[in-house]
Amino acid sequence: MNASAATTPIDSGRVAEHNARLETDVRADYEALSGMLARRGRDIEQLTALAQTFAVAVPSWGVGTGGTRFARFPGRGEPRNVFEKMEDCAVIHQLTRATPTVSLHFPWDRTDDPAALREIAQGYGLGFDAVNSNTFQDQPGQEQTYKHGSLTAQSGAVRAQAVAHNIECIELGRALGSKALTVWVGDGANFPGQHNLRGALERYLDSMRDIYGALPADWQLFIEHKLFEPAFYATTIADWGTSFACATELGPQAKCLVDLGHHAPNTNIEMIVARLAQFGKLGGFHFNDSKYGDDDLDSGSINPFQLFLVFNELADASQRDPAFRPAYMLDQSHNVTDPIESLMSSAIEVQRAFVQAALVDRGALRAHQEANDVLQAAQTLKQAYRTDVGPILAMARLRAGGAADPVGAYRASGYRTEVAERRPARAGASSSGIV
Ligand SMILES: [Mn+2]
Repeated sequence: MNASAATTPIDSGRVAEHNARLETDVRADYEALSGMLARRGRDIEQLTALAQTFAVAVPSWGVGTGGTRFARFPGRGEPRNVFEKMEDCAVIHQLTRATPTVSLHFPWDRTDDPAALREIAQGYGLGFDAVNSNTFQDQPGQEQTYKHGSLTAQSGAVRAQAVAHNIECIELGRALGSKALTVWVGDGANFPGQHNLRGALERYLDSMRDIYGALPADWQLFIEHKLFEPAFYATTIADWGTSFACATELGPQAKCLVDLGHHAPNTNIEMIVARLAQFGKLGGFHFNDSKYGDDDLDSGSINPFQLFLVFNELADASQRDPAFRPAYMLDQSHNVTDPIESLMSSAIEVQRAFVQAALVDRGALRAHQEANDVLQAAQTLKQAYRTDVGPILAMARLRAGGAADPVGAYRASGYRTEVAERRPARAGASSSGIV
């Protein structure tokens, strides 16, 4: 949907004013970059058109302040329910034109009226990406506790409850127009001996077979692995090997989801991406960044080169199979920034890596690899990575009706102050988590 046809939470006249102030500079930078790329035999228009195809889903839980295990410091005007979350997500898409879908998390976003939610989303020009289940915490009134696991629990009643919740997520997702369920479980052991390691995975697979069996034919099931936390000794789905084995065991609709923060430090994540793509099991991503562990920092804020190398593998996979379409989602925790600003910046960082990867001269790279010219092969990647594609991204936004500078336009709009007035904080009303 075109920005002008959708309900825009920020007055489109204000965005146009903001763009008018910056447009001359954007065009000058774009022309300069166009000349530079032309000398490399690249057409900037083709890259801008490609940039406009980029889309990453925003997590509903990301528009509230996240927090750490120690504290949460709520911000002003935080959304108090799923409808207010949709409004903030609409701001992000209005200004970046790169986030046309929202990934919901149940039961945090549960609604008795999915049709109304779907209609409101459509009004904003938004759709729904994968839905996420939650069996890593107990909800008020829940019969069985997940303290000792969910899909892997020893208790059949607990496992049945966790399976039923996932099937309910599928039903809600169907009503909303989603096409995938992402399953992450915190199940695992904190002490050696706590679990029979093989037995826990057998129970996980049994539970997942029941969930898989409830999938509509055009749905995918994403298995998200995570190295550790909350299980600090042995997490049941800890790594891509386990995820791959389970996805293979379950069937063709099951795929692996790679959250960039869910690996040991220094893990070669781009190689995992290449492996999963090679064997047809790469379902999607949760983008974020980290320095030490599952830090859930903003995408591209710590290691943008790694993000580029991930997209370099994705570009290679797309070239081999044009139908290759993994799901892109952001999954971050915003503790010290305005979540809308972080999500806009992060969507742009991921889009930047996508365009930089498209800039790689694949013919030259292959020739250097075949000639064992290691230095030039590395330099070929670096040349693409060092190219400032910012003008391409800004032009893509302008052409799609977004903002030349989304954070600048957002701050100038006064949106945060406005929602702070009409969304007074309510104790316990905000639900945002980290997964
Ligand atoms: Mn995640």
